[in-house]
Amino acid sequence: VSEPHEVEELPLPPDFFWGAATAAYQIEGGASQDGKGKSIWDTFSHLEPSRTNGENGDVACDHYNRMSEDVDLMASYGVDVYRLSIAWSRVIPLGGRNDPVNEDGISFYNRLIDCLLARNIEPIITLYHWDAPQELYNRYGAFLNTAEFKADFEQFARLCFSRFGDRVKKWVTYNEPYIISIFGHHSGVLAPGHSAATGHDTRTEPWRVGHTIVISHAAVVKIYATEFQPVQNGSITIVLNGHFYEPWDANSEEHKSAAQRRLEFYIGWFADPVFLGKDYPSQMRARLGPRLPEFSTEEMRLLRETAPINAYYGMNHYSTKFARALSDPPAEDDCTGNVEEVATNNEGKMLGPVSGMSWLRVAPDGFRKLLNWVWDRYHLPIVITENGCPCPGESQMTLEESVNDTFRIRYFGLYLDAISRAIYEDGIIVQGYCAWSFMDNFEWSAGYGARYGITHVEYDTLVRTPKKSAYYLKQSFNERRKKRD
Ligand code: GBH
Repeated sequence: VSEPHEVEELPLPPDFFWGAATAAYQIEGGASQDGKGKSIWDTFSHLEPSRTNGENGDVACDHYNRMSEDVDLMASYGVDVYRLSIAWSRVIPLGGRNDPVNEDGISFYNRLIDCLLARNIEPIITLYHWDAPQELYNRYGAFLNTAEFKADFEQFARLCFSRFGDRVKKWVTYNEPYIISIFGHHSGVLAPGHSAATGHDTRTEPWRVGHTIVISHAAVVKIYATEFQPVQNGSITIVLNGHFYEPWDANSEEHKSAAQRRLEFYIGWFADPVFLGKDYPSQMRARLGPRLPEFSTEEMRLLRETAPINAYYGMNHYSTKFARALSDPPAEDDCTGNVEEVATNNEGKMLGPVSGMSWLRVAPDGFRKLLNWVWDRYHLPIVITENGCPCPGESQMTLEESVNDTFRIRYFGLYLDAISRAIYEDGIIVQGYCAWSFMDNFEWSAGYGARYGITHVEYDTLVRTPKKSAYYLKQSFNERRKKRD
């Protein structure tokens, strides 16, 4: 555990690509415009009492109506790629495989894709960034019914590949299955908000949801590989998030294995089946017992068959925490392998400076260690699909203060240096980087207070103003990529 260094502007490969990321519900608005159906986030953000700081994504950044202005702005930052997601309920309002397609929704994404390509920006498109059509929960519990959900997700994916795949070459099935499973169906902090308090079975729901995600991901990979890839020549993968975990006591085997176990419960849960075509990690089997679904012979065959098709490991990463083994018996709905996440270690030390979010500390060494952990276990090229932070106090700042975002610039600089070290000192293949986020947006349960953008958004007027970090990234990538060949 060491303090952050100074930014060194270390080199990156000349063909390293960079860009910025967003997600549909967080920026689009137009919640019921042009035939869009309701997603679980439309429902969740309108619950009383509010679970989203009294705010919702009805208007958000109004990107739905300001799309070409936004693409012009990102072009001015010099991005190579733009990572976005498709709102399922915009293209199939009810979501099901036999439900009507909304051509106005299709047309919005067609215009967006064309707009990007006209400015030489390559789209990376995520099919699912948390906004399931509400109707799929009403009908059969969505992710809680593997067979039904898989069939509906396959049809949605087919629609996207067939309508957009002539121009879109980089596909992602799911964003952050851990968050969908645990935050959606255990703590209930995110939609659909299932928790013990709402009477849901938190012993089993998260693992059933995770199982559906793994299987439907593999099924869609197979569909892409057999029906589309031969003609369209694109790639497909999944995006996983995860903190790095340092042991709470660096000299104790118990806490060292707790840190390893925490990584397996967070990342191995999805990455072992998806990228290795293997069962869930053995620690999960041992500790969760019958709570964890089994893979059928047929499902295992699908996983083994599709594992090598995934093009790279899509990594969303923000920060590092300490992992502390608990000595009490685990809760009956334990989901961590009986490991507690803490901000302070046994010597009272904290990891790096805190950002505008209490859980997000600047810890670039942990990032480099996570890159090594993922590389050693999965042997796959890595793309950083999200990384960023809000500045301390940014939620209360004036426009002038927010755009002068030196804390964010330093965070980016240190995390990019960590990538350089991983590439040139550790021999890891990292191919690209997306900053989270292209613009300030609806930060889920935190509402509009948490500003992650490299572009400031004034929510009253919807005026966009570049922050200094946008120009820092432009210049830094240009210089870093010239330092080696
Ligand atoms: C990503 O999620 C999302 O993909 C993106 O939409 C979001 O806007 C962005 O990050 C910023 O948050 O219990 O200590 O982990 C990251 C996953 C889940 C990380 C909730 C923070 C809460 C604190 N996030 N988590 S903690």
